[in-house]
Amino acid sequence: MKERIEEILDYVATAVEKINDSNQAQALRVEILGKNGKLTSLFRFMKEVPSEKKGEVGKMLNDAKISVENMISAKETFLAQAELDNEINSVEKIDITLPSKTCTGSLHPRTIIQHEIEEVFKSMGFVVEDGNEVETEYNNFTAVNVPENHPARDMQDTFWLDNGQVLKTHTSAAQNRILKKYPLPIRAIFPGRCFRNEDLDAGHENTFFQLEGVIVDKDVSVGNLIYFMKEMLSKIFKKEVEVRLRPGFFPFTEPSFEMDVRCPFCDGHGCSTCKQSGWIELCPCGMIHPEVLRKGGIDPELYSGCAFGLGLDRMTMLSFNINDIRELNSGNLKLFKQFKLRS
Ligand code: FA5
Repeated sequence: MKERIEEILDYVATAVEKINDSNQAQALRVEILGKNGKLTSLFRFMKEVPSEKKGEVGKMLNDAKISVENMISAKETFLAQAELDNEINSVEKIDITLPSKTCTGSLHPRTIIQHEIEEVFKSMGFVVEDGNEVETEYNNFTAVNVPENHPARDMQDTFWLDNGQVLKTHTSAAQNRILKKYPLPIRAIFPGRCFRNEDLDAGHENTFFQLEGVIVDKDVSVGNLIYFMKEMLSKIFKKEVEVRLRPGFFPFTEPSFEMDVRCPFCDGHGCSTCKQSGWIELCPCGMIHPEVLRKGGIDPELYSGCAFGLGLDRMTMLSFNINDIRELNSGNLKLFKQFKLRS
């Protein structure tokens, strides 16, 4: 009996090697373990085995049955995996990183301009920061030198939340956090969405975007401010630009200015964009007030800084010749599809 079992096991080991598919595996299983299979038939001789040997022979037969099943199933698993690999390799390869052919979105014109400005400032060593949209009253006002009950708070009609926080009225709300976050010297820009309770017209929205910048170092002057702004504007308008400063007022800068750019569309000769004045009012700015530096943990005796708060919607409208700011929040695809990335 033992020899016969070993013969069958050898036979199965050789036959399994030659199996090429699941049908052949099943046929071998039937041949050995089926109702009239080679191994199954041996079980019939059990009744002739003397009772003291029955246990030993029964175990041999059962072990052999398990070995046969294991050899066949191992081959089936191997064949199934090979079949799957084959299928995967034969399927057309899809590059999921390729842009879609049917659904091509485009960037909002304001995003295009924001990215362009960010690239220019990054090339001049600025980091790009993000600001919160919901801000503390402290960051939005107090930290930038607008104390409670100061009339300057009325300059920005604010949306207040029930918990006493505000929808930030200007990107300057991030100044304090940034002054504290970075080691000196600091060069940072921070674009962001702002909110004010405004009467809407072609130039005013209740939800609009600014792009703010701060430079803090030893001996920073208005000259630095003019240099960086001229560099940025020349790159965006793709020509050398001239700027001028007029006196302004902001509680967080001293002195404060309004920066105008000589109209890049008519070179200052007068056109509808500059309302025949030759200048376009572009960007409030100034030297950071010593109190703002102090609240940011910076000693104003050692360091000075300048800041600007560019209206990003205004820059977008100028760059793409859009004459109503409300278009920018309209979701008007017919309008937006006209704008492409500029090289
Ligand atoms: C400020 O918000 C200051 N925080 C800017 C600043 C920063 C000054 C750093 C000095 C130093 P102002 O309220 O003027 O300033 O707004 C700045 C720009 O945001 C404006 O020139 C304008 O382009 C844009 N802006 C302001 N209010 C609106 C509005 N309701 N809709 C669209 N754009 C607006």
